[in-house]
Amino acid sequence: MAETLQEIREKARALRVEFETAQGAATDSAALQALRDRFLGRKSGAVSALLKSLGRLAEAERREAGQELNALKTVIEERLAAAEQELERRGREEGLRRDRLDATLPGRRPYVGRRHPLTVVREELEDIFVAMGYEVYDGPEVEDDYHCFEALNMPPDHPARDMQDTFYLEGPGGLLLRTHTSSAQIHYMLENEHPPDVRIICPGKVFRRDSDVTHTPMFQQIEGLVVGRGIHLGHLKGTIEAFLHALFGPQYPVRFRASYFPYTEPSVEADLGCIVCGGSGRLASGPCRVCKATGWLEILGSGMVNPAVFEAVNARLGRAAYDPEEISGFAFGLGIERVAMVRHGIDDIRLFYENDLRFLEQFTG
Ligand code: 2NL
Repeated sequence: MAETLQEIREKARALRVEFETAQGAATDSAALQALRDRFLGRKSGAVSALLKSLGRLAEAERREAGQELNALKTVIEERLAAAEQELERRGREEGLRRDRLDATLPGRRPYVGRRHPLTVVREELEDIFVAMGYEVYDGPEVEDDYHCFEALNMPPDHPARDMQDTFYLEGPGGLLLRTHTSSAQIHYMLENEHPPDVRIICPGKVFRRDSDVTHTPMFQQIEGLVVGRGIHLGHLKGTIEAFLHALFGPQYPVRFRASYFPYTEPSVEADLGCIVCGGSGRLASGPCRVCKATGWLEILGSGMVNPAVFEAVNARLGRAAYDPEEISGFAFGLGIERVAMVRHGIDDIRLFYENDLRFLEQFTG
């Protein structure tokens, strides 16, 4: 225990040297805190202990020794604070060095998503018909027998109604997955009794028990329906031709062939001159695979609405809202996958639904 001014001065000098040595070895903030405790700590700090021994000195000496010890205390505090700041600065610098941007590195390319190729085709078809004044109308995918078959002049023994061809839901109500979007058009006519002025397209998913390179159990369709006074086959042909020319280009010929659907009479299928071989059926490499060497692509089915369809709607409504004596209409339907396959020269429909990015990334969405 220091007893005299002389001893206290020597002790203070020794402490200063001791502090400077120890500070040189303190390289992190925990070590700095330990130093602070060791020299300035209230209870066991070395400088604090010396300050306590001042009481034994005479008044004049005590003041002198006190100033000396307080000066030492201040020096230690300042050194510790400076060391603390230096540590912080170095930490910041280190961090900056670690995170520094190397502008010469190649950038990380963000993954950019895109629309599915079938979405692209569907939206294009919608745009063409919307531009012609059509409304886009959605219907349910789960239907009943009336909307899917009965209203469309498909009698109970029609093969499409067979369990082999249609997905029936379990449980009561005889519900099923729609096999075409015609059922949505039936909904529209029942819900919008304002003939003669129907002009809609119904895009959507449809379901059939079928699976091979050109059939998937779920596929997508667009159907169109126009009803009004004096609508005739010329309107159908003009509309379909304008539509196909808008979709593929006006340079391709369009031809109509007689066909059969229970819900249209007469029925016609529309073909487009093959966009791959130019209608010749041949390529330098051999016969054209896309049109199977026929020079024509079958694109859609259509016809004048069978009056039996209007009668079925009227029967359900309980009034002759769609009187076949007053109004007539045409309808058409086409597969969205078929259009995409023809356009891109794809021969396996399943590729659209396997979600393999190596396939999907090849399209501009
Ligand atoms: C095809 C043929 C077609 C219709 C769909 C239709 C709808 C109503 C009334 C009459 Cl509400 N017809 N739709 C008509 C003809 C053909 O689709 O080959 N689709 C892929």
